[in-house]
Amino acid sequence: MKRVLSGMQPSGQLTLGNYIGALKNFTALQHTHDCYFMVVDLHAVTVPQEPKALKEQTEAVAALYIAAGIDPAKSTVFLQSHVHQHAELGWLLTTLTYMGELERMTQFKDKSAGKESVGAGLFTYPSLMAADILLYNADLVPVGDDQKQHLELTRDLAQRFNQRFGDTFTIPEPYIPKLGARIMSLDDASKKMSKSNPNQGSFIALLDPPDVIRKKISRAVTDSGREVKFDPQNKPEVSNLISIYAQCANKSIAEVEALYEGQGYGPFKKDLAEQVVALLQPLQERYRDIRASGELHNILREGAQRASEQAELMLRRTKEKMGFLVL
Ligand code: AQP
Repeated sequence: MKRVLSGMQPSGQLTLGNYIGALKNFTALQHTHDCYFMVVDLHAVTVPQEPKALKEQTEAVAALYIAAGIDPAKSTVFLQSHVHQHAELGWLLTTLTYMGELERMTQFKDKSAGKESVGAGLFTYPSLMAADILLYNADLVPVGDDQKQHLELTRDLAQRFNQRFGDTFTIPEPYIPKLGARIMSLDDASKKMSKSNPNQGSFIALLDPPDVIRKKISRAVTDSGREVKFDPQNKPEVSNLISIYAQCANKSIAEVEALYEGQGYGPFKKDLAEQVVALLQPLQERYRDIRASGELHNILREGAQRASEQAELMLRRTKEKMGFLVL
């Protein structure tokens, strides 16, 4: 059985972009693959996090995994910081990563733009992400479009290591959805929807109450026309909303366009809001049940134990290959 690994940062509330671009695929893959899904809390601290909020968001992301349909009996669900081997392999891979490679990462450029001081962790984070994946010899990594470049670097590092020290790591493949791999911001369709965007109106959080969802969608920026037509070049905002509709309602883009032909943005946005509410309401109910059950910590403890066993095997093998004295 092929192995899948992916993760999300508890750097805010998970958004509809995170769901459509990645989480939705996580749940589908667990029926056919050996899956590892983690909450990448060590990545989240590459930008400042308020300690209380970090803990709450970490639990929320883990509970949302399960609410979205990840079954901890089938998949290994854990926190990155509970498996110390990630940090250790991350360091080893940092020593194999070139500065020029990290400087080219667009996410680093975006997140550091205009900041007076930027933590070194934000710069070296792609090496830690490579460690996350290579520790488990993952074959497939389900991610949204924005992570494609980091995954390329992971592949390069695995190949570099294998060439220098002998065959060790599986070269992972990205698994990027054809539709919805890049959901854009509701207030600016030139930027992707991001959970850490300080403007709450720019994203739909998976835990937003129905009325908040309706308000955010009614206020979503659209062009001055009225035609519900998918044309990302000339109508990026409406095209983004059509993508969201298609993903939430399990329809094709053409079906959505046909449904709203000649109707204008008003009825389209109203129905879109109801589609999103209908998708998220059952997920939110399951989320509340999981939080109330008190089971979450046990699930994470068990997941960390399973993940650690696998991670330790790989870390020892890596260290031996590099010439460390492993006793
Ligand atoms: N807008 C998006 N559309 C589709 N997929 C997306 N992903 C993120 N944004 C979109 C995918 O969600 C997964 C989780 O990513 P992450 O938590 O590691 O961080 P990220 O990619 O940086 O996502 P955010 O929401 O933008 O977080 P912040 O604001 O903290 O940087 C990944 O698979 C990602 O591709």
